[in-house]
Amino acid sequence: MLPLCSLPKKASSFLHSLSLSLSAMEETQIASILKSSELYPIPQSVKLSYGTAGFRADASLLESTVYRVGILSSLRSLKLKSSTVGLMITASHNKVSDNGVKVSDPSGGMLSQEWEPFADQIANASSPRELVSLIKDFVEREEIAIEKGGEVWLGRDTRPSGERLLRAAEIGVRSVLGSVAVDVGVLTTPQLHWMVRAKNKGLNATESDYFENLVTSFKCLIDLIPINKLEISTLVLDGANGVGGQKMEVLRGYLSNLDVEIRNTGRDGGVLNEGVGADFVQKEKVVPLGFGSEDVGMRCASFDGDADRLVYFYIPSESCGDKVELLDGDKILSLFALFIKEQLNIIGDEGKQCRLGVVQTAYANGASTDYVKEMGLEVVFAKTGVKHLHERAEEFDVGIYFEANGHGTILFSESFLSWLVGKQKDYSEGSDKHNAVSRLVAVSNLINQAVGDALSGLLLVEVILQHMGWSVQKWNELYMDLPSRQVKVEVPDRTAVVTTSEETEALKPLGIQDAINAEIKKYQHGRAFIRPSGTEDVVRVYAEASTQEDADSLANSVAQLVKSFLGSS
Ligand code: NG1
Ligand code: ZN
Repeated sequence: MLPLCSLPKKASSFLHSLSLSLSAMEETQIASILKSSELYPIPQSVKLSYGTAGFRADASLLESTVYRVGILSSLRSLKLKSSTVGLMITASHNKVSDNGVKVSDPSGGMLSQEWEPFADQIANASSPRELVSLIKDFVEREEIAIEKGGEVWLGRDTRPSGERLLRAAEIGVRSVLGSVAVDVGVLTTPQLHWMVRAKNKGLNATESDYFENLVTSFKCLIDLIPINKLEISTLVLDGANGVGGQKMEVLRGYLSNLDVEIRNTGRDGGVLNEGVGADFVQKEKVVPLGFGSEDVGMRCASFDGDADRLVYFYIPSESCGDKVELLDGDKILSLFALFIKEQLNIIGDEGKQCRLGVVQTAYANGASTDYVKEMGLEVVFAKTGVKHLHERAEEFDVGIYFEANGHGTILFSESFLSWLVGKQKDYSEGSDKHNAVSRLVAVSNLINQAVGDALSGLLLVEVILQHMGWSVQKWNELYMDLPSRQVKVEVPDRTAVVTTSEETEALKPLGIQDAINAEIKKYQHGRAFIRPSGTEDVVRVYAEASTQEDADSLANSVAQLVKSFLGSS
């Protein structure tokens, strides 16, 4: 607790006037925030927004933001009856000099969107006084009782700036008097979300519990493979020089029936996300560094920097240069959908009553959408950003969501899970129906129910391929991707682009959508849209067409339109 007298005179008189007019927050609490916020002045000319996945910026600009998100996390914990909240320091697939911060709600999901405006306000508050005043108003409005003390678990990825930022987060958390900050170390983003969820459910919630859960459910699925038709071949993993490869090294020590060679662990001089990782492979469709002609035909996978994205690829024998055959989030989703549908079919009429649905975004390849629809599944579209997909997937008994970039998971509703567990008792052990039900229960344990998780996603892909007796090439044949291209355009102000809620039409700048439509018309099976990124200072362009050449050309002409309407920076 900070004694009032330790404050500078000016601050102390401000404090006095503030506490006279507003009574919900104690003077000592106000003093605590005023004092600690003096340590983290906001850099000039920075305007931050919570965006698609928390705050992201050059790491040198972020201390004040992380400190403030620490305060917000304590308040979030207090608001939710002192449940544990998570705070993750990562900038995912962005460059190593960037960093970021995002909050995990006690459910393990993303911070409630209702709190995002408050996050934006406090991150941009220009002075300690403004910060305190915003917090005070918010605490009153939300009726948050500070005296109880919150709990925040802090995780970070391997970025060099992570440790310094974590210290700022700790000070932020503790400046809400009575709140506790627990440093849970270097983790993948999905590990932290999983641990927070488990903790609040009263389950074992350490990192070893996370690994144990993966190992047990993976083994269960392996044991349920009818006849193992496939020789286990080596999977070659690109760890993006980040935390995921390092965690996979630990995990593989506990697993049998999986042979993984891990490259780009970050220990061999490679730079995080530079020419490596899921984002690079998915966007560029070329091999990551450390892979080459010696890997032709091998089953390969890439994680992103914080291991919440997973894509697969192989180098075809006829590959010219460094091109890969990509199996993106859409293809992973299709494989998962197929496997789950197969289990429901085995269960029979009762299984067919399960509402199995798929959630995608506008970036999903049109061919994948057709494929899952032909399977008889319901498909819904959500805005970019996993928080939006997750919400929609919760509407189903089993909801599978994936972004094309490889972020996704499978959600099982509580009621469907208890139905499955009941059926496990009804059906005789060893029967086909019993096995199918047991597989679904094991999938629900293996796959991260909080957020997309590259480690658990990889294990599920691997076990399904073994179950089917499929090679990566065979899996790729589920459907043929429509050629597509994504490009990003740097503009002076990306917020000048405003889209419809489905993000497929631009409402602003006026006239740009008509111009885009005119371009689309020139191509067979043409589809294109633009939207401002929520994580980078760019406008993204997506284009699909019947040939790769056409998709590239459509993307380029739309990019030109963006430049001419918005100017290039
Ligand atoms: P933005 O920068 O808003 O497009 C990107 C991804 C999202 C999501 C977030 C969080 C694309 C096109 N966009 O968002 O899907 O994964 O990053 O990391 O891949
Ligand atoms: Zn990520």
